[in-house]
Amino acid sequence: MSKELFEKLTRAIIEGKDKDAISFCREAVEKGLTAKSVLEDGLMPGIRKVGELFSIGESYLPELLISGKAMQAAVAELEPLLNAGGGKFHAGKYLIGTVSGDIHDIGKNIVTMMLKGNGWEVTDLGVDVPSEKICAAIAEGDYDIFGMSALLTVTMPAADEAVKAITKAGLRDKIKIMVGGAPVTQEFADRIGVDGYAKDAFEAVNKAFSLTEKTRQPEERA
Ligand code: B1M
Repeated sequence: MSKELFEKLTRAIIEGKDKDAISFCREAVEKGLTAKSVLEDGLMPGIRKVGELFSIGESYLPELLISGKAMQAAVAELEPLLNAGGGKFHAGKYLIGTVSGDIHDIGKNIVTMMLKGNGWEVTDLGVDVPSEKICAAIAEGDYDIFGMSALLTVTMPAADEAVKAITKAGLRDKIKIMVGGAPVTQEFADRIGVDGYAKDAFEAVNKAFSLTEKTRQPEERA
């Protein structure tokens, strides 16, 4: 049953049908499927396929855009599940943004929802965030962690530049830094000298807790 529903979701994303994506997501939630399974087994295979078709020239920017919109609509439908567990628990303060030159934000938004669902107070700087804006936010706020998202190989160097700018501004000891996004690896994270890397939003939440040595156990998390 759920396999069929996941396939419908995947197809809705590939075909960029946002209304279908929303209604299948709603159906999945009503059936009691978890946000994790809807994301990983329904939505992600669809958006990955769209990326593959784009990279081999079998689809173009408009398709990328409408599938991205369908993905955003579906994720919005899952938001109540993704950020359900926050309650009164205050895990810490998290600053997040997509690196300079990059406007991809669906993954960042999922990470944000998951963090909020696990008690983090999140400030989202948005997309295409210049280093100066990051440094100003870190200087003014009392954040525990700054997390960067990068989706393009050409914008990965912007993550490195942000770390260098934070260090140059004398702010590196003030904050832990994390990085993630489809082309990012642990090796890249090590190379640019950040404290943590996560391959997906679920891992990002666990990493945030471990970086700040918070005690909330994984089974208690959303
Ligand atoms: Co773009 N795009 N795109 N795109 N796009 C990719 C990334 C691409 C891989 C497609 C491809 O060619 N196969 C390719 C990059 C190739 C490369 O550099 N290696 C690409 C390209 C080339 C481009 C343009 C240059 C196209 C053009 O203009 N010719 C252009 C660039 C614009 C720019 O940023 N300057 C562009 C534009 C766009 C749209 C605007 C049309 C749209 C984005 C809409 C939006 O975000 N609001 C779009 C889309 C939708 C994609 C794909 C198809 C899907 C991205 C996505 O949302 N994935 C993508 C193909 C792909 O990724 N396979 C592609 C779903 C999302 C949930 O996953 O973001 O990976 P992801 O997030 C995951 C993890 O990575 C992780 O957790 C998330 C959830 O589990 N994660 C973190 C993310 N951030 C994290 C932070 C953390 C921890 C974990 O800690 C802080």
